[in-house]
Amino acid sequence: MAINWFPGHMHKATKSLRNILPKIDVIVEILDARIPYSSENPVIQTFAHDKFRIKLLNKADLADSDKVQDWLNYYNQQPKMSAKSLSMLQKEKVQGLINDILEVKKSTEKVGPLNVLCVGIPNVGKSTLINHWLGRKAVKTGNEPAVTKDIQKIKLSDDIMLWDSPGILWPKVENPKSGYRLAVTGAIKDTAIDHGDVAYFAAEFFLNDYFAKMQQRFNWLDSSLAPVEFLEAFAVNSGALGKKGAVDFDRISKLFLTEIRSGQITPFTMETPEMMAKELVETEAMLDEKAKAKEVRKERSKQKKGFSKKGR
Ligand SMILES: Nc1nc2c(ncn2[C@@H]2O[C@H](COP(=O)(O)OP(=O)(O)OP(=O)(O)O)[C@@H](O)[C@H]2O)c(=O)[nH]1
Ligand SMILES: [Mg+2]
Repeated sequence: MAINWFPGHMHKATKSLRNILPKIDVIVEILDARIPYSSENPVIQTFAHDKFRIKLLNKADLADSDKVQDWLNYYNQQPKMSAKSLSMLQKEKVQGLINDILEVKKSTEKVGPLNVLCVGIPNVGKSTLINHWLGRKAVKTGNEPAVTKDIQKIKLSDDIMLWDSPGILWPKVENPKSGYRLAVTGAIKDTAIDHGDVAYFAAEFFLNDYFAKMQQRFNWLDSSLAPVEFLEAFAVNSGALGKKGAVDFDRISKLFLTEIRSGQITPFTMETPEMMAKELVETEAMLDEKAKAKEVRKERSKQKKGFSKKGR
């Protein structure tokens, strides 16, 4: 599913991030541990590469710990980068991160507070992290995307200045699978997605990769069900049928996504570093194809115009 959800405040925030970047010493990039690849903003990668980066794979309480470990091994091999998994339920670990940041400060010999920018996609937990560090509700949080709308600077101590930022996506999520995964985990506003498509993608994924977990939640589930049959059976078993007993796919799709987002089928992680490598190549090839097709269309339209001029 191609996602084109890039509201004005995200555009503005992306521009502002570029402007404040010279002041920033450390970038704390918060990823969703359920979708580390799809929650990594490619625009941020382009402007963050010369800064020290701490990648936090948040919502680890909802994620598959084996797969998360693969991701940590992958990230920790990158230069100027340290990666950790995290859950806001692990209060001590969250506070311990401050020591990691202070270590960076020692290595930079920076005078005055270190400017630490928290970035990430919508709804990933940036503001929650900042509130945990401050020990008070200094910035607004909420279980929906686009709660924070502006960049905000908050002093944590004489050594650290924190910058909260709105969740930002990028103008176009090219990999359709990433679009689906972002939608499944709740990073995209509900009005910008087709619930039926997203629920189908999710059902296919969970039936293939986490069948036992699905069976724990839905004790009527049997392994012969295809994604659509599962959604139909879910409608019947949860009593969510429409008029005259017909399946209302939009309604049942929304219900299934709520099950996933509210943590009823956990833990899960939808991606691995190997999948990312494969999908990056596929996406590149798809974009090449699109570019070629566009060139052909342009050429045809030129020729058409040439013919009609001659015909006059
Ligand atoms: N289960 C779980 N939920 C979390 C965790 N961290 C944050 N959340 C929840 O995720 C939701 C989003 O948190 P926020 O801190 O508002 O996210 P944000 O990244 O600031 O979101 P935007 O400002 O909209 O971009 C809230 O309901 C949090 O309680 C976590 O580690 N585990
Ligand atoms: Mg926020």
